[in-house]
Amino acid sequence: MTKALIFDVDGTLAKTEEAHRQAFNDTFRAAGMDWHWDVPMYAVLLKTTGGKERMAEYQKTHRPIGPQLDWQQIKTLHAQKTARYVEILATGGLRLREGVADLIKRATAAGLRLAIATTTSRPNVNALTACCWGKTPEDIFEVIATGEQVKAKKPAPDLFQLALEGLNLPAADCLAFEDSRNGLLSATGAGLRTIVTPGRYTENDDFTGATSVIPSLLDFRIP
Ligand code: XBP
Ligand code: MG
Repeated sequence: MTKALIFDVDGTLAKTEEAHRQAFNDTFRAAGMDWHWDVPMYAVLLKTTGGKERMAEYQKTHRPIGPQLDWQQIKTLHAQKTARYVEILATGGLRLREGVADLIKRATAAGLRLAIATTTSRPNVNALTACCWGKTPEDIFEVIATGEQVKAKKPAPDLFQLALEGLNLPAADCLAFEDSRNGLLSATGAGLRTIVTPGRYTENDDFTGATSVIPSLLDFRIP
């Protein structure tokens, strides 16, 4: 029987990637850089999880000539990007994906435990729950595993393993929710059954290994 649900954040709880993309582009512009990520470019770049890692990958693949940012500069820029993302979400425009609020309500009522396993950082999770629920993450989720807590981000299993450790439950007792191939690989790598709800940026991903792939969590029945 399922005792806990473990949710990815970006793309799964809410379609956040356009807000992330805007935050990256605003940050590059404010820093006087000529970097700009359009939708097709961002679709490619999303294959690299983690904003700092994504910036390093973009520089390596698309800007190999000219002055190069070192890791410290990438970290500084990424901190600015996080601040900008938090600012964007504070304007209140983001909504939870269809079915998410209701599933979480039903799971809580049924006594299931709730966790998060996300590549993004804690300030962004705080911003999302404030924007979408008017609550802190701890008001909703018992365990919160975020990118800065692990050495290896998704597709490595570390984030879901950390969530399982926090719950102190075996993978067999839990169910994961993801929207991307990298997330699916991370969750299944930790031994979890995984429900995938793809989004605009991930609809063509390979979801082999998923327990099921469904358009949304609307009316999802917890097994
Ligand atoms: C999310 C990510 C993150 C976000 C941006 O992946 O890969 O990098 O795109 O957030 P997942 P940061 O949904 O699989 O967790 O800039 O904070 O990394
Ligand atoms: Mg995701």
